[in-house]
Amino acid sequence: MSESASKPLRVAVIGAGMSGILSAIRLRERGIDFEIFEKADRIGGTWRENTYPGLSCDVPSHAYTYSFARNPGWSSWYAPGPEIQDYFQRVADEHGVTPLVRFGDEVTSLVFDDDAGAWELGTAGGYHGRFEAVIAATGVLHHPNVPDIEGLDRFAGACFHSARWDHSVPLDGRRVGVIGTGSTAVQITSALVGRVEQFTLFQRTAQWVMPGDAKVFTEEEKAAYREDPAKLEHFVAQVKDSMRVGISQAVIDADSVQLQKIEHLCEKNLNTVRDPELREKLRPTYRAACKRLIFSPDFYDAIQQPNAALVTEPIERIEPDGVRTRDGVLHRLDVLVLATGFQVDRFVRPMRVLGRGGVDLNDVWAAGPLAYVSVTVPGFPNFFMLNGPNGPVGNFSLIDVAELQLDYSLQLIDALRDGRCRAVSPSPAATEAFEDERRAAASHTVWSTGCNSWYLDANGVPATWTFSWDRFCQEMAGPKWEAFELV
Ligand code: N01
Repeated sequence: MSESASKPLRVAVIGAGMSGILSAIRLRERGIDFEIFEKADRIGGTWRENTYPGLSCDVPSHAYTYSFARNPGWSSWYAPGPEIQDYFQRVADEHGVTPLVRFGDEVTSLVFDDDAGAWELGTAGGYHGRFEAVIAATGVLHHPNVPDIEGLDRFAGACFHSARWDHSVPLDGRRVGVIGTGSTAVQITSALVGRVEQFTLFQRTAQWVMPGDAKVFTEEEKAAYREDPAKLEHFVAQVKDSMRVGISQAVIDADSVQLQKIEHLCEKNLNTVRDPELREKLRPTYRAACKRLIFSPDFYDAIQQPNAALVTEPIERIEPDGVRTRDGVLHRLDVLVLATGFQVDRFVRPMRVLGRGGVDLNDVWAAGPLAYVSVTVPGFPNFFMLNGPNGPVGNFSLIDVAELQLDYSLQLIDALRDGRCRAVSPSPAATEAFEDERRAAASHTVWSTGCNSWYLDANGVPATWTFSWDRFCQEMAGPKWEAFELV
């Protein structure tokens, strides 16, 4: 959008995944000049990076759509990854976003110029630009966590992280092992057991699994939604309401009836496992939803197949021929998949971000990432994060989260635009008060009931939105201006 570079306000959007596409569309609607940067060669974020077999969204598809681009054509309750990638590509194309993206150039530095009230942005490709505001749409589960297991580099077969799937590696008729039992591993298990000769799942911690809905939408249903947008909107509202009612309260209140219902459903699902020994191996020793809930209609079925094995003995080391467990057994493998999750505290990093007075975001976040109501950081004016630190989790649609956070950010950007200020950032006092309240509320959540999960920060405190979904909506309805410093 360089033709309007002379406009007083220019915004840099970093990332062209779900929230970057959203930002571009909304900024355009408002007539705000922007540039959108994407380090990869196509849009999609999570859905571009993850291509593993069985990939699907763990939020119902109809809840995982933009409010302005409902999709009557979703094939199933939990749509497969490629269909979701196509959806984002289609929305980006239809809204004219794709040609605006600066692909293949990674933003590496952001330095705030106090005098100018603007960010100096630099990329790996040598681009330099000045922007009055920055929207970091850089994603959350982005940087693979590669486990530090002895001998990993000596494995003779193919070995890759789930988010770096090597599609040149044949799987059919081979011995495949997967380390991890999160959502990703569960989806891979369901997809691969029927294809490979031998499937081995290495479980460090058992997971509670909700019986996911396997519903496939019929052509008649899709046509009905296509022809009657109000009917589709009503259905979407129903799906979201059930998630709000069923999950919102459960995760933030460990004593809630809703959590008991979830526990009951998970227990009932586990009881479908016929072999008592396998069932006990699959039984977690912590409360359901303490780790992020997994939804799967067919995981238990898959892991009970004759060619599937669940290994609960700890991994001793990786050897060229396979995985050696502590009991001395060598589990011979041709392919080893690391479904070992992500480094969840990175957010905009490794980008170098220097705020007011040259303060490094790495230093401000030394004890863990924090942000006022998840969106803004004291000392880093005009810098807005979508799906940033301590944001809502709990199986909500990250699209809904991003839409609300963006509307909130745009209200702050309006203050820059209409000349009320040239720098806006939250006050340290407001941020501290919010963080104290958030941490206090954490003790009532299910995430604090005694399990290890990616929801917890380095000190074991949930790095999540520990309030209700309604509170999140209220906070995002409009900035509390008294919490901000306008310069
Ligand atoms: O990662 P995880 P994930 N030795 O962190 C194990 C989202 N998601 O990729 O529990 C042995 O949940 C670790 O064991 P433990 C969804 O939000 C979304 O599965 O720490 N094991 C755990 O079992 C999800 O929550 C979709 O003891 C090791 C596993 O690896 C999030 O992504 C689809 C180990 C990591 O589980 C992350 O899910 C799928 C080691 N050294 C996932 N290190 C969509 O909707 C780790 N583990 C796109």
